[in-house]
Amino acid sequence: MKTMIRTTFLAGSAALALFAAGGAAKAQGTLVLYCAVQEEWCRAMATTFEKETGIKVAMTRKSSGEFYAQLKAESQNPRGDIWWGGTGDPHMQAAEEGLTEAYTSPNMSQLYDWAIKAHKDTQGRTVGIYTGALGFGYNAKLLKAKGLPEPKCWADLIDPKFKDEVQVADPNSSGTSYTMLATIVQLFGEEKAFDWLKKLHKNINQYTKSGAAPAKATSLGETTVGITFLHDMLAIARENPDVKVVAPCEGTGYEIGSMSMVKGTRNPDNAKKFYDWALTPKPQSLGAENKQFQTPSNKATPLPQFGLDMSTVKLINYDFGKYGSSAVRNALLARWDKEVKSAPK
Ligand code: S7P
Repeated sequence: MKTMIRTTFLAGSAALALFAAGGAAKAQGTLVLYCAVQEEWCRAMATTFEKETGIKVAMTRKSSGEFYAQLKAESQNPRGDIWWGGTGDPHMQAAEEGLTEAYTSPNMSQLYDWAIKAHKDTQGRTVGIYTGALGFGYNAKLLKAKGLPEPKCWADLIDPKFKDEVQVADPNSSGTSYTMLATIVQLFGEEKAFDWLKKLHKNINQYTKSGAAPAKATSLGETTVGITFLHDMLAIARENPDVKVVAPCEGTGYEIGSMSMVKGTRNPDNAKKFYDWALTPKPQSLGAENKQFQTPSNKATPLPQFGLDMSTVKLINYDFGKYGSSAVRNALLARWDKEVKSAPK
């Protein structure tokens, strides 16, 4: 897995001839796309698919946990067709709860094993589309101005010196933040993890809705430290050399970014067309084209060049089956709400 997670500073050099190739077809119906990566990639996916197929796409961008909640709320009257992107845990929970449809694309054989495993483990209800590791970043200029030590480890982030200096998303809405919660539990055990989370809470200046928001805030100097996926922090560090990216010394978790077809989709043929298409190299390359550097799941999609020495990233053996299960995800989130979010600072 370690060699598969590639993050990069390289972007946009090889512009794809996406618009030239597809050619607009005549109207072929519609597709409602729930998209959980960054807005730019979501928009590129929608417009490129529209141009290539003539299928009109209505796209909404939200965080992973928000789409899980939306699918649940809409289960009696499904509105979406495809949920594309976002961390795998809520996709797995949706699969377990029967909110998504089993589908096996003819393109499955083109994927890496980690992407196929997500499909097998959910009886075909979700599939991996990219992967990326969790970490944090800091604004070196701010750090120096405040006389703070360089954080290198998860343990450093709970130092009282960092009071109000750390930002992360709320794990209820954000797949990134749930990945952090599950990672800390897997690294330290649940009790010690909740001690760490309560100490971290004292250092948090804001729980954002979206997982990537703390990267932008780190660059803008609104927070000294931001906890995000490394690829989100690297994308920002590429633009601002004051932002430094850290793979935590104790080890870290990772995501299998996923795609699922909504149970009861109103446009099953178009949903299948999108699903098959999204597993091919061309749309997967749209990520790097739009400065998003996850490692794509199709073996033929060019791998972005390293922006980070991955030999410094110690990956844990993240248990997706357990932490993507309804029982465990619901229990961890409920405990976080009760013991962490509502705790005094
Ligand atoms: O920005 C890309 C990315 O980090 O966003 C997804 C994330 O789950 C959506 O954001 P939330 O944390 O707000 O849910 C990741 O899957 C993806 O790599």
